[in-house]
Amino acid sequence: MKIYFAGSISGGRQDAALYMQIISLLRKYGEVLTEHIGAESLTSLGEALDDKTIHDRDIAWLRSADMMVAEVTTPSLGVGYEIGKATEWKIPVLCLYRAATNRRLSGMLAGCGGAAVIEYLTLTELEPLLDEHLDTHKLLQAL
Ligand code: 6IA
Repeated sequence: MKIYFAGSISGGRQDAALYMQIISLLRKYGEVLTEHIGAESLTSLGEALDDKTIHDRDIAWLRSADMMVAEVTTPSLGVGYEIGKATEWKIPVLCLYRAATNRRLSGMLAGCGGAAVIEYLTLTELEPLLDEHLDTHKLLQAL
């Protein structure tokens, strides 16, 4: 299974270490196409590539993915854009959201119908919820 992981870059890198830990959990289930999203060396200034190259590469990866997992706690225009594309292309989307922050999740994600949302507080809490969701996804794909 090819998994497209999305997380904030220019929206703020405060969760970069968490993204890397989530990417490690996702590797059990398949190939994570976007491992660089968790790299601490990737700052909010992004990669040393031009915008069109980044956009076209990321969109090609997303198009080829079997599933998208997005950490949406730090709001990011790019992640929102990618979720919109994935839902349009009927790629299953799983949003991970830490509800403890004093922001609510955008109604455009919570209400879009094409994206499942897991709310969690810690990685320990997230791991079994992620396993359950991805095991169910695998079973449904096998039918
Ligand atoms: O709006 P954001 O930058 O927070 O959007 C982050 C999302 O868009 C991630 O899931 C990435 O897949 C994608 N993305 C956006 N910008 C980049 C980037 N450099 N490098 C890789 N993926 C990106 C941005 C360069 C720019 C800040 C000068």
